[in-house]
Amino acid sequence: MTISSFIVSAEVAAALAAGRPVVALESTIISHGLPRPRNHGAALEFERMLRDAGVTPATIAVLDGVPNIGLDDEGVRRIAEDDLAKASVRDLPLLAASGASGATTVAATAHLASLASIRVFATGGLGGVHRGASTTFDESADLGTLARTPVTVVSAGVKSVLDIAATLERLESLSVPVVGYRTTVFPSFWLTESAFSIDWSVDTPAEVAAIMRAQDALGHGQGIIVANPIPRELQWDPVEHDRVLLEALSAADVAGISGKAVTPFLLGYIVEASEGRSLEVNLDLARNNVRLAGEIATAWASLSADLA
Ligand code: PSU
Ligand code: MN
Repeated sequence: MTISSFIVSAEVAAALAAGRPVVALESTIISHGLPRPRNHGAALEFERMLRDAGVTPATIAVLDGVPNIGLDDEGVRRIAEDDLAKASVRDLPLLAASGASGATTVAATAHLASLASIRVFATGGLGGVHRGASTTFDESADLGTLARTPVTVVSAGVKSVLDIAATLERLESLSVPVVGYRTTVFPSFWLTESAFSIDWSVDTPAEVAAIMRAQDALGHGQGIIVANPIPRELQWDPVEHDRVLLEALSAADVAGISGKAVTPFLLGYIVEASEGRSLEVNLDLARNNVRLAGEIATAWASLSADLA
């Protein structure tokens, strides 16, 4: 008996076979990172933005045990409306064996994207090292996965709820390149900047494609993080940001939240405490990442065609 380990939608398979640009999109941001009902509209909007730019979207989730690379409208509805498990890489075999469904994190989405030979992926913010990780060991599997998964992830840095300095240190240890898009300051998700600088910056999608090509040629198997800051005029008010952030961290502490529940708890708390203002910023930065990922995938497709 042959069991197919994953399904690539006809639309995505056709685009890949023809060498047309494809961008992977994660489902945890939809199921656990954004509140209903805005999450459903956001999932559809990200897909539409890519199609309008001539890029094929591949939203990824596990449905009834099967990793799906590219969802139909019903699949998108399910990740937005059903109560799906949050699935990282280690959960994939368990979902598969039990026939359960799950929304994939950055780690699981990147892993599945690379199985399907998709090279570019847009998210909101990457997971990272949590504050207090020196005692809790809470470090997102996103980091370790990118150390062995050749996918370029466009993200607005990492959320300021994390330990940004430790996250950047870990990425250095794991040999994952971090490239600022038109900046040398690492962004902090809702804010254009953080206190941390990055060594490398590029100005065009073609430069990112060239880095991908060079990495392949050097035999590296890791991913690349493109840090794409939200434009300053769209960022969250830094004063409100700092206040709500401290509140959220102490609420998580008081409620005894740990493990994979931490990130969804903090995001939900912050949306409520900011009366939705952080949500608008979250959507804007995600759109900004989807747009750039589409441009990078397009540059990658044309570079690959030139070299073929
Ligand atoms: N950043 C967001 N929204 C999210 C996440 C990150 O703005 O929903 C999700 C991503 O799926 C990321 C995951 O991979 O949180 C990281 O969770 P953890 O810290 O439990 O690894
Ligand atoms: Mn964690």
